[in-house]
This record gives sequence, structure tokens and C-alpha cells, in this order.
Amino acid sequence: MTATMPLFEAADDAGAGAASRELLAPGAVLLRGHALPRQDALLAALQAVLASAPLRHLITPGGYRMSVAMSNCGALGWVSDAEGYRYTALDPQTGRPWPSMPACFLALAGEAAAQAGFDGFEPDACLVNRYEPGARLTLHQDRNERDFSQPIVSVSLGLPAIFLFGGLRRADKTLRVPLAHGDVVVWGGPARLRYHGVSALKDGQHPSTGGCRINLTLRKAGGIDSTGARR
Ligand code: MD3
Ligand code: FE
Repeated sequence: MTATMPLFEAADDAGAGAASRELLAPGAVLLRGHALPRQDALLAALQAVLASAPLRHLITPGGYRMSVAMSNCGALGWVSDAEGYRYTALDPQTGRPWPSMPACFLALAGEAAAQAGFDGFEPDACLVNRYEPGARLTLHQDRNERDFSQPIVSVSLGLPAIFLFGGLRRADKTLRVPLAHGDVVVWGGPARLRYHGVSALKDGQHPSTGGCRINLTLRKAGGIDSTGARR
């Protein structure tokens, strides 16, 4: 048995062009190739986002330059600097709001989340990660969002990568899950706070991205506070 063997195959809508659905773990649903039919629109919208908010290598609170280059779109964007990790409404590099969330990103995220059992997902942030050969993401949890009952939807584009999927403690053993161009994963429920990372990207060329991998993570970063105000 391998980590990538489907533990559960949806029977209701797995035919007629629907992507396959694999349960990686409770709350973690892999939709292989789900983004392929919309890849042209996604890549065009991504290009426009990155023209307004260029990819950059953020600095960790500990002073290290991240090997993954990042940008954002949506009302909120994830940033890291000497002050820590947080979401901001303005791109600190340009001083402008992050580019708006493309409609095709919203549509893909909402549909993927619904297929995984999360209805009404309306992300307000999309972190764009670009991996060049050697770039990696060490094991971490995503904890800067307000509401952990909301899932995260990830979209892999370009070169393949090995995704590392751990447990709720950093020392828990990790599954290695290959993620390829067009794969979409919904991470919610009991999977939402599991440690995860990405192994160093191998060299290669992909027709849609050239020598890199791009990952989009669509998130609901903000929330509603006790007075009903958005924050
Ligand atoms: C599992 N990105 O941006 S996406 C990140 O491929 C991040 O660029 C990776 O981890 C990437 O924070 C992995 C898959 C992912 C994203 C969020 C998760 C898996 C997750 C949150 C909880 C559990
Ligand atoms: Fe993450």
C-alpha cells in the first residue's frame, strides 16, 4: 500500500469527465487533474496577477530568505518579514492592494471545496508559490487564518513535486504525495492543521510553466469578529 493509492473512490460522479477523488487522509481530498480543463484561463489570470504583484523571496522572522518566491491576490495576502507571519491588505513591496482574485480562481476553489464536502467556500486570499529547482518548503502548519473550520484549496501547476504530509505534531511521520500539473487538493476538517511541506524541486521543463512549479493556495484568511465586523 502506498500513500497515493486511492483509499476511497467516489462512485457518484467519477465518470463522464469528472476528476478522480482520492481521500489522502480524513479531510484531505485529492482531485487529480481537476484544474486541467481550465488551465489556460488560470495561467493567463496568474500572469496578470504577477504583473501587478511580482514574485519575491520573503524573509522569515528568523532572518532567512525563503527559497520559494511568493506573491498574492485577493483582499488579503500572506507575508513574512522580521515582524512575523501575517496577512496584509496592501502589498508591502508596492504599497498597493493585492490584485483582485480572478473569477476563475474563485470558481475553481468553490467547486473543488464543494466536491470535498465544503459548501460555500469563498476564499479572500490566494498565495502564489513559485518553486525553481532546489526550492523547498520545510514542515509547517498554516495557522495565520482566522477560521480553521474553513478549508484550504491548493492547485499545482507545472513541474511535479513531492508533497510531505505529516500529522498534528511536527515529529509525526510524513506521507510523501506526488503532486502533478493540474492536481487540486482540498485540506479541511481534521487535516486543516496537519504539518506539511514540499521536498526540494527537481530540475525539469514543463510546457505550461517552463522550469518551475507554481502552487496556488486559496484561503479564507479573514473572518467575522464578535461584533459582526470583518477583519
Ligand atoms: C495541508 N504550500 O503555501 S500546498 C503553503 O505546494 C503551502 O506550495 C505548499 O504549504 C505548496 O502554505 C503545499 C498544500 C497544502 C496547503 C495548505 C495546507 C496542504 C495543507 C494546510 C493544512 C494541511
Ligand atoms: Fe502550508
